[in-house]
Amino acid sequence: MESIISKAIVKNFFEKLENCLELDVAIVGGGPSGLVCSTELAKKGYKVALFEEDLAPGGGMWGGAMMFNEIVVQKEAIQILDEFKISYQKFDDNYYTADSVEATSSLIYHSKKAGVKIFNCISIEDVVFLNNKVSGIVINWGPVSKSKMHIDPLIITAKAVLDATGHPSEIAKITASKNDIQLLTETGNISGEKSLSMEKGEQETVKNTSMIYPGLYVSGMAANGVHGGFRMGPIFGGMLLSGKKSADLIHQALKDA
Ligand code: 48F
Repeated sequence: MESIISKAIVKNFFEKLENCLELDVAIVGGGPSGLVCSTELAKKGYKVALFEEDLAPGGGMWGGAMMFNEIVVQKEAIQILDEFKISYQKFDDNYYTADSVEATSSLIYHSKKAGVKIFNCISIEDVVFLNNKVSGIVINWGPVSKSKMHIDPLIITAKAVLDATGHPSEIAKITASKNDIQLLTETGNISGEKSLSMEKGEQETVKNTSMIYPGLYVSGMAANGVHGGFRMGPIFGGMLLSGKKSADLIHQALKDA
């Protein structure tokens, strides 16, 4: 029994990983925007994998605000809660609340059920840069990256890569700093996130969701970090709508390619 259990895990894991070495779309970061984007694209039939460096995907959604485990979603994004079968309560004419644990786990569950391959404990430490295009990701174990052990990574190719790493905009920063390129942003570079301004932050998250270099897209707080948008705190409609928009942009690009 001891060896059968190990064989089953090793065999299935490596089959899953081998199947994902050439992707249509690689999603970096399992917060709300990455989870929504991955689900939409998998539903359209793309081969999508999502990589999360922590043990559990979900990013900043589990903890609500200051660990008060409720989130707020504005009415414009309620249809996304319906789509992911997340229950919610009306607070007033514009705002609804949901349990952050139910909301986060439902996003993860429906992403997996839509066909997304989810890899937790894997960190993206670089991109593949071929013919002046972002063409994949460079992966390592999350704990290896965090402890800065000097161990070479593995590589996964992808037609599109989404930076959904939240506040650090990690993939955009690595791509810009290592390749001496001008990003498709206002400054040609990374502007950095601004302080909190809720309404503007929410609108900008969706507006800033964009392709910032051939093959590389940004969503959620990573989009605001790259384009110099405001942070907004514990309101999540913008993140969900940004996930949708990034899926639409990637779908358009892959369909036309
Ligand atoms: O930060 P995060 O939840 O991303 P988001 O979709 O949503 C932001 C909100 O949660 C919140 C907010 C709304 O009011 O402001 O902050 O923009 O999730 C980002 C995920 O990416 C993972 C990280 O652990 C988190 O779960 N991540 C970050 N860097 C890497 C990564 C990396 N290099 N490789 C893999 N995962």
